[in-house]
Parts: sequence; C-alpha cells; structure tokens
Amino acid sequence: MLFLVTSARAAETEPPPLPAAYYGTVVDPMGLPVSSGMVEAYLWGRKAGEAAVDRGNYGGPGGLDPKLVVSGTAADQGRPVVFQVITDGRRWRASCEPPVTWIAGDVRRVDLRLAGVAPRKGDVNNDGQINVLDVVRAVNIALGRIRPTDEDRYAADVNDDGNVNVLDVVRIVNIALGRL
Ligand SMILES: [Ca+2]
Ligand SMILES: [Ca+2]
Repeated sequence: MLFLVTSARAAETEPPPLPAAYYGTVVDPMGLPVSSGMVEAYLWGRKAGEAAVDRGNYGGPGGLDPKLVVSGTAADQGRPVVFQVITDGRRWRASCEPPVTWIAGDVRRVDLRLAGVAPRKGDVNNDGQINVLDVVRAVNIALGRIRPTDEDRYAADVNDDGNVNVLDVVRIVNIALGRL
C-alpha cells in the first residue's frame, strides 16, 4: 500500500511514459481484408492514436514501418485499448483476440476484425438516438452511479477529453435538443 502511494506520487513528476505501438491486419466481418480506412485507438474514452489502413494492414513490424502509436499517461497503464475502424464513411467497432491493455513502451501485433457499427458520440445507451435517456445515463456515469463499459465511456465522453463530466452532459443535452 505504501509502495502504491509512493509510486503514484512519483508519477506526477516523471516525464510522460513511452507510447505503445501496434500494427496488424484489418478484416471485415466476413474475414476479407479492409482495403482502406483509418484505425483509431481509444483509452478511457479519449482518442489516443490513429493509423491508416492500406490493403488489409495498418502499420508494419519493421523498424522503419509506421505504427499505430498510442500515447497514454501513468494512469492509463493496464487500461483496455478500444479500437475502431472508419472505412467507406462508416465507423465500426473492431475486436481483437486477446483484448489489448495499454502498457507503456509495448510494441505488438494486433489483428483487428470489424464487429458491428460503433456507437455515435452522445448515444450513451447505443440505441441509435440521442435523447433524454442518454442524458440520464451520462449523468449517472459522471456521478459514478453506474460503472460504464469502455464503449459507454467512449460514447459519453462527447468532448473527447478523457473524462465524463458536466461538460459532456451539457453537450449531449444540446445534441438531443438539436442545438448542435
Ligand atoms: Ca441513445
Ligand atoms: Ca469529456
């Protein structure tokens, strides 16, 4: 316990940790390569990196190959990395086996498979509409009354700053009222 407290304090003054870097294949739900698009990685609801898809691959294993570089903080250590793929104007959730947790300096192959349409930002209950139900769910997440899934957190963090709070709730209200 004492060790944990000490290391948490040390983290505040240390330089930011090394990013993680991923590369691999991207296939559609049928297992066919995705020809082009973007892979995005999210940490705790916050977009933490992106890489282009080229003929079924993003990045590569070689030292000079580009990678999907995912930057995090000491607090992100061990948190799940959520992948999404944008292709043909659609945003998909992407699954990988086994799931990836963020570790500073980690370089690994992560093969992705498109697995259904990703929730829109603001659609916190993922029913295709943004309305009062999403406002209520976002309020409950912000107040810590419900434990959000990674996807809830992604959808509720509308301003993409890594926190779900009153700023996101106000934005969801405005989207629901058609003001945004
Ligand atoms: Ca909804
Ligand atoms: Ca936010």
